[in-house]
Amino acid sequence: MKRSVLFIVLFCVTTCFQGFAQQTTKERIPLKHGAHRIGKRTDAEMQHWRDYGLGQFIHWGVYAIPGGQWNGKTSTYAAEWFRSSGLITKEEYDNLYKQFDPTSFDAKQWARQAKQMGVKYMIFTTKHHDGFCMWPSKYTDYTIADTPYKNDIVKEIVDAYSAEGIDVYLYFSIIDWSHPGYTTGRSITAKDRKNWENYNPFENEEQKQKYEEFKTFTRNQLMELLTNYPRTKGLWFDGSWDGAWMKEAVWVDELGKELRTMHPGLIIGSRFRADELGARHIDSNGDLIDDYDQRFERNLPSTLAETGGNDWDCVMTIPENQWGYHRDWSLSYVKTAYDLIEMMVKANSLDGNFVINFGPDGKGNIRPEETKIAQEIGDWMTVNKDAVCGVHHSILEKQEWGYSTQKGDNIYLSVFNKPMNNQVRVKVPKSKNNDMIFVIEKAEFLSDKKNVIIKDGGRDKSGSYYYDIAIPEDIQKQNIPFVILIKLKEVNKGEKASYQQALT
Ligand code: JFZ
Repeated sequence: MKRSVLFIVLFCVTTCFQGFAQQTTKERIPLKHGAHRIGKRTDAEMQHWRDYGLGQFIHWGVYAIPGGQWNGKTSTYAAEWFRSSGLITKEEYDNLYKQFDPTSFDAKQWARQAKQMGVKYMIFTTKHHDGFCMWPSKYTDYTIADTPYKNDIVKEIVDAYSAEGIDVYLYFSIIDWSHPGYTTGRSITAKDRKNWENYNPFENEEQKQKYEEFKTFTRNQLMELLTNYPRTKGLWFDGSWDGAWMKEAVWVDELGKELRTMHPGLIIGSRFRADELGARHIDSNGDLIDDYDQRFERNLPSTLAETGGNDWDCVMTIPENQWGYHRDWSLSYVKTAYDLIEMMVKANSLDGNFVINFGPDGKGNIRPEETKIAQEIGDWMTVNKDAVCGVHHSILEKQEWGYSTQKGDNIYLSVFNKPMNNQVRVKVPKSKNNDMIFVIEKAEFLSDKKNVIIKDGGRDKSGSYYYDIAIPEDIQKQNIPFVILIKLKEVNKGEKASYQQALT
């Protein structure tokens, strides 16, 4: 009898709750070509991607020849957009490839430098918006094979980086100013977005027909890249914001499936396609399209909530808004190695990878400023890479001194704001059990394994506990960001005092 009453009560509660849940959850729009998965991929390839921590981006193409300057004039435009800068005629730009002869290019040297820097993956521009192909594509005459250099640069890159154990991803621009069938499509108005089904990107029938050729060409090139470079791990798409491409949701989705079938494990970023309602990158239900969120310099997240629980990486320039080689770096603030290291660890602490861009010159040299940064980051990574690679966000909350990451039981505190009193005050999480408390069981500085003094740092009004870790003198003097590895242990509150004594 009692049992059945309980049953009825439980039944009522659950049905009420379900009704409530249904009322409060926003109704999902049925989409055929939105995200095909909610949440993260769980396969080994993607886990491997997640563990990279640091990547390198390389923007290299014929735009490296002018390097942002022409006839004595300097463009403030992004150097890789030089064709649109107004300083060069289209005809002049489209003939630059005849001079492309990077005699100093040494892929092995680039790969060695990247390895020394601590890079685990790299993204290479196979074709930027100008349409120039860094591989000998058989579908156009505007390629590396038609330059004095002739050699297949994509192959040289894939081989050299793979040999160093660095995974290669291919950047591919959907925008292609060199193809006669390419069109941006009629610009999209707010009205078009509401009435997407009727949005017509084309001005006339001929343009529509020609765009079909462009689609075939794009598909052919992508198949060609995956066929020629089977070691490629993934594709990084750019320039997919054109109305004509966005309107092709069904076709592009099919193409993505085809690419995945021919290349199992392939990783595709979120900037490849739109859904059938014209939502690009994040679909109309708010779900991330494809495998990871491709973030940019200007939208590095600040909280875990902002990442939406998605896998993500963030590509970052060294000067402001310059990806390709620009001769003049005095036009904007140039980030230092430590600016970049801090952004990297911030990204890692929020479950993201950080990708630093390099723009080699027209002869194939990596500029000295970039080499210096690569060396400084490499020196830091040699000591501290455990805080960057194979980690995720930690159980500690964000604290003033910097960022924390975690791998298993190891918690890495990366300190960027060194306290004036040379004590790092660490707030430990609260135990779920009221009688228990977290203590720092072990602490070591990655650059100096001795001499760790931990003191009780007291308790705040909310009942959180603190510990002070003294910064050894040699590390104080180095005056660069440093990492402390700690291990926490849950002990009975009574045990805390004796525990802390034992440590000091
Ligand atoms: C694009 C390109 O136009 C640019 O030349 C470079 O290759 C870069 C990596 O990608 O530029 C963008 C595109 C999107 C954003 C920023 C730069 N964004 O969404 O912040």
